[in-house]
Amino acid sequence: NQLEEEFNYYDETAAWNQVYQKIRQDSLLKHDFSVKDAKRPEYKERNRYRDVSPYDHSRVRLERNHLDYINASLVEYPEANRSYILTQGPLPKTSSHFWLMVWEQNSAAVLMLNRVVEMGRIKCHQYFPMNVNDEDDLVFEDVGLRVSYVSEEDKNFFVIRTLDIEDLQTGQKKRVLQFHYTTWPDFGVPESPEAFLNFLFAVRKAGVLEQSVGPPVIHCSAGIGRSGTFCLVDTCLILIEKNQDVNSVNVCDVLMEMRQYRMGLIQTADQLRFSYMAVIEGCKHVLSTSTVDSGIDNGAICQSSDDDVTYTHLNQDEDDLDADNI
Ligand code: PTR
Ligand code: PTR
Ligand code: PTR
Repeated sequence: NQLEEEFNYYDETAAWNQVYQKIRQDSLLKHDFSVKDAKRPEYKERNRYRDVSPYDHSRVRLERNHLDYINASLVEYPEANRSYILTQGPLPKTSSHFWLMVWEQNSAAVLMLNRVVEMGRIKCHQYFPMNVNDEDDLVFEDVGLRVSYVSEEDKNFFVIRTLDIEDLQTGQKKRVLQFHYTTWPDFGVPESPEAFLNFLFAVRKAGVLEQSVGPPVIHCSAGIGRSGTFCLVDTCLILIEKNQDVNSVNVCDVLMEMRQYRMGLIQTADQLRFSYMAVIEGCKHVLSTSTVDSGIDNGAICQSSDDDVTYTHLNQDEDDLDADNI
């Protein structure tokens, strides 16, 4: 098929970097959207990275907070019936905003694609509870929400946590699932397309990407590289399944379309190459069966179990880290 031919051609001609740089240049020319709100002085400390901002036109607004800014973008792909909220890894001061957004947007899931500490640096605040004891609940007074831990399931290279959010004013509760991919380095790729697809299909199976619930909230550290890879592969596979035709999708065109909503989606040529591999591999599942989630969740797809990533526990004050993170 054309997708595999294109993939092999880029491999043989060592063209991935050129293809990726072309996408970045085209984005610079075509996606010259304003980021005025992100740059307002009162919102400065709500951004993790100075060079990653949500466009004004697609940013998600907080409703309950009178300062409505969060570094998050709504990425929509109507043809695939998909919408995703992509956001940065919460900071200590924005974790309450993060949960407020999950609550207000009626999201059924949070997809976390990074670890809290990577390469000895804090890439994201510990914004979720990890223990069932009441004293481990997180209470966010400024937005009137409590987040508590219910349970978790360890899937080897990812973890599914069940969390409850409670509105402290009304006592109303909403349950959310957090899918935490624990082995995907920043500016890197997952260990294999199969491992990644196992994760994707587990997320799909839970129904949390459907339009009947709010958009899933997807984050990594900046909310562009790994998060972009996830959305690109998911949407391409939906389109291929819908058309029952691999050749109906141009991966780079889909990426350009998505980049209108958030800058920098996919951060390396290798992440782009990986996306092609995952789409090509995923086709075998979405084209050979009538439902997308059959066949793949039965352990037939293997993944490496040797997690060679070491967790570094630091005692660093995360508030001081912004400047080094740029
Ligand atoms: N590095 C921090 C951050 O990314 O938020 C701090 C910082 C923020 C530094 C903004 C500089 C910033 O922008 P300006 O160029 O306007 O000072
Ligand atoms: N200025 C940061 C940097 O280049 O390190 C921004 C950044 C950080 C961009 C992480 C992307 C990053 O990866 P991801 O979006 O996958 O967390
Ligand atoms: N740290 C990132 C980088 O330097 O690549 C920050 C960044 C984010 C740069 C987006 C550029 C971005 O847009 P694009 O990938 O379209 O060039």
